[in-house]
Amino acid sequence: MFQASNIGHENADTHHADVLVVGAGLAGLYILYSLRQRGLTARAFEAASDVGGTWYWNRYPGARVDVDSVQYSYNFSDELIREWVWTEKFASQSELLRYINHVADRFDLRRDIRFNTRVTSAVFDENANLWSLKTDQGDIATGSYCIMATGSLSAPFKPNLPGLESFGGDCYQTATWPHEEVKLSGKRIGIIGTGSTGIQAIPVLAEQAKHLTVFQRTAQYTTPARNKPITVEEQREFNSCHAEYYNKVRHTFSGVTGFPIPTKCLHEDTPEERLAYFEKRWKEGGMLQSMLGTYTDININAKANEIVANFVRDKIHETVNDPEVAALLAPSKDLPIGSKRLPIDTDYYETYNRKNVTLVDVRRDPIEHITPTGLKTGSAEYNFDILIFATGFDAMTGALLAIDIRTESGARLQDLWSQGPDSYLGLMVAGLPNFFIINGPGSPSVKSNMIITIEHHTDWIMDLLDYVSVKGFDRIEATKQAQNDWVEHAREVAEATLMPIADSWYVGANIPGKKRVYMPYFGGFDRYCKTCDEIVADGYRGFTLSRLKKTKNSSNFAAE
Ligand code: NA7
Repeated sequence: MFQASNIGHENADTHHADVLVVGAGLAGLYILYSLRQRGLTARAFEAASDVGGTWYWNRYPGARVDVDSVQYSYNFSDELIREWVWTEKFASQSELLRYINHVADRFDLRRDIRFNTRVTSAVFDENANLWSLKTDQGDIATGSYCIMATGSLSAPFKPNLPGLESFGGDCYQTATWPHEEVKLSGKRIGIIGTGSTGIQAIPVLAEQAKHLTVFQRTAQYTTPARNKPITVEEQREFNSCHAEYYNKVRHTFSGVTGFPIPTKCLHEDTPEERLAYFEKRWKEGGMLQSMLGTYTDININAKANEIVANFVRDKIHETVNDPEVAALLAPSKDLPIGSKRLPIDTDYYETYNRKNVTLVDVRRDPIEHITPTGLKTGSAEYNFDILIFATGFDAMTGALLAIDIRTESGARLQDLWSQGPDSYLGLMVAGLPNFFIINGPGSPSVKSNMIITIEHHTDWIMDLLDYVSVKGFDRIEATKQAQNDWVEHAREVAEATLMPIADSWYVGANIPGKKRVYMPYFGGFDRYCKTCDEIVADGYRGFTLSRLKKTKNSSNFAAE
């Protein structure tokens, strides 16, 4: 099927498959597996040289998952569950990448993936009922359906600081960290950014650097991970109840289990009771939910939220020796805890007690420009050998909008999303038939255990493809009305909480010019699954399923 055809691209391919897939991270791999199970042909394109997505790219020191490894695992294969052994409660990037490679090998998934190939456009031909992808390698691929598995945090953002090109040292971005070892020991290192990434990297960098200067714009809350090794026996025990776990996890708010579900509001406990409870949870550590899940109203009641936030601020002051540094690290009163992603850390605040670490508040003293030897703020100059950007991502929409996605009749994703990323269930966009997004904006995605929601979305799409096949349909579209209703519902749900308040990547505030919209669905994974099930039970309510004439190119996927 492959032919070298495109002038100027010696290795260019043309290809036709039932389903085109963009991305070969956790989502792309599971889609390929699922399609193959159904006897459907697939072609996936991946910009990286290998599988892994997030865990391929984010190789920075300290990178690790913040959901328990045993729950951040695929659930589709009993053999895979039984044979893989995690070594840590929160697996490191390298262990995660080994796992993903193991999955790709075990299920022979690489043969459907074209690596080192970035998709540049995706165009739907309404008459032929076909998606056509073009790539930066000159490939052209057609398929009846197109599934975007491009990730939620996969378009790295680097601020456009004047003078950057003049820097004479080594400059790295955490999201594109080199594959070869970066020598950090004995170096003067500067790092910009104190989000989840900076908070993971800073303690590890500080251990190796001669001196580490941290440039913080917004002080973040973080709580202890308390990472630890896990034994084979512990994992065996978890696996022995896997069916029960999987059933349970699909009825949870965020696709994770193993912590007490809050049953009362904060003010139902006395100050002494809740302090004792916070202390217990702080000591246990782990799970994003450890502090946010203490009481039912932390995410919705500003006063309750402030009490948890104050507990964390007190911890910062207890931990950090220098009161001025502690004050800089303590998040401001107008930042509800959890409204920016709440990371879990290993010795983050403790790191600021080291003599080789300096914290610079660049909100008070903004970065003016990068110099050949470092960086200049309004009032001081800093010199480094290495400068690191931990400045985040154009989250949730960046990777999708980087591709020219449109129909031949003129609907363009860039236009459809000019006022925010409207979608039906975060799965489909009205106006783009046969086009699916895994963990798209409007779905629980980044507010959940990503692997669980990846599996849910993929299974849901596969069931839909089975359904249309049986019914003899070959075109699937979300209706504008269903999309509008969903967007409105998602907006209402978010606005009833404290979540949209912060200038976070959840609302796109980190990207200059990005329309401010709270992008993830914050109604809970359990509620989301129930809605998806009801929509199916109602004969795919909100979707128009139809049949177009069969073309010579189309697969025999739709039933005759
Ligand atoms: P985040 O959470 O977006 O953090 C980026 C950090 O970079 C944050 O502290 C930003 O400050 C800072 N930043 C961005 N631009 C600048 C400039 N121009 N000057 C100074 N500081 C800047 O990204 P992460 O990679 O840490 O985490 C993203 C997600 O990946 C994470 O939530 C997990 O889900 C995995 P700000 O807060 O905007 O003031």
